Amino acid sequence: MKHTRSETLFVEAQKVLPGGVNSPVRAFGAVGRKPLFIERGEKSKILDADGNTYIDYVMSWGPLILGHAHEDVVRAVTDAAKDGLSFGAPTGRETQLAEEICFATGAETVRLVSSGTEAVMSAVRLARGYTGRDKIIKFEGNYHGHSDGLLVKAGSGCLTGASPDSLGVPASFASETLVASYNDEESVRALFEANIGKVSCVIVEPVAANMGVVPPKAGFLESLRALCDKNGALLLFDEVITGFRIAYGGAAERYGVRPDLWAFGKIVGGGMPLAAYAGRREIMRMVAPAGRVYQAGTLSGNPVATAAGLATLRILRENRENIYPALEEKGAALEAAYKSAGIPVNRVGSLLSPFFAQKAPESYADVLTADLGAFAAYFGKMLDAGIYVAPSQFEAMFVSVAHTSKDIEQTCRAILDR
Ligand code: HOZ
Repeated sequence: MKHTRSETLFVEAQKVLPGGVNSPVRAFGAVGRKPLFIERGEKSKILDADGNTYIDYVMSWGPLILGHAHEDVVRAVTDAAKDGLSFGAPTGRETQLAEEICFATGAETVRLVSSGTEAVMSAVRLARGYTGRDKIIKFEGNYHGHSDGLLVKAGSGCLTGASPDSLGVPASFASETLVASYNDEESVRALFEANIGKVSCVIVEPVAANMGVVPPKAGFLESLRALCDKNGALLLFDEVITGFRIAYGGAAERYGVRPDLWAFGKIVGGGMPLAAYAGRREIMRMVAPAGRVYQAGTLSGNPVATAAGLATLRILRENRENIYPALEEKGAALEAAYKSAGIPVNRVGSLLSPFFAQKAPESYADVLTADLGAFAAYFGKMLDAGIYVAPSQFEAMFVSVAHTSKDIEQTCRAILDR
């Protein structure tokens, strides 16, 4: 496949954008290649600037559970845009979207924001304001966006860049973040014991998906719930990736563990920049203007983004009996292909990662044993076969409603033939 036009666009981009991109992982640095520039997407496919078509498993890193340019979502967006792009004043659709979120997840009230980073950052502030405590516990390899206190032992692009901690984060901020080991209840217990009365919340990706996919061991999420209850801390699920994906009600539904607070992003915005934090009414009522935890945004509840999220969540609600079993089936077929090819794989529903390691990881330490050269070689072969997967071992594959059985078969063949 020729990528000359993408290469030219990348040269131009590097003159005016740091690293030529607006978010690090998409630069393809982890696989030693130049990024593809994308012209358009339709259903399960993307078309690059050189006219190559790929079956897409990045799906905008998760939002596009219905596929690219779903006609109902596009109609909702264009209709909303015709009525005005932004008001900075309330609209009825924001309430409707909040109702959809509450119905799906069991959250009681919701605040709409513009990105997953903002949702998590605000939810952590709320947990601190509610408990009157400053420290938080997070897990190594979990990624919660790029706010200062969460860029500590972070996954995703931080892991790809071999720098789990970012420059520019004051040591005093980072010292409020206590780091535990994912899937290791004892590491959390030890931090609580060493910091009695100081921990406001435990924040977790209930299924880790930013160090590749690593599912929670049986009982792990329940143990976090119990430790938070025992220590007067809040449990905060970062469901930016898992929300509305691994079940209609996300990880809370799939694993039967209810957090106090949630952060949502990606699917909740239907492909537009919209995210949310949500939780128990008693806690959420502390958010301004109802309470004294301040958070605001000119584009919060933006009417066009809200229309995309609302259209997406309505489709998921109305068709959930069919959508989630079908996603499960497609994910299982891909999982089986990786296993047949001798590649360990972790999967939860339509979220999966093959690992170029001895075994499917259960921890951050396991993840770090992956052979990144072998991953890069696999990535190149998949791209040559017309399959676009995330350009990093430490990201997930996203299967959508739009992936057809033909797409899945073609992908399975590429996995087996690589
Ligand atoms: N942080 C996302 C990956 N886990 C987005 C990466 C990107 O868009 O480049």
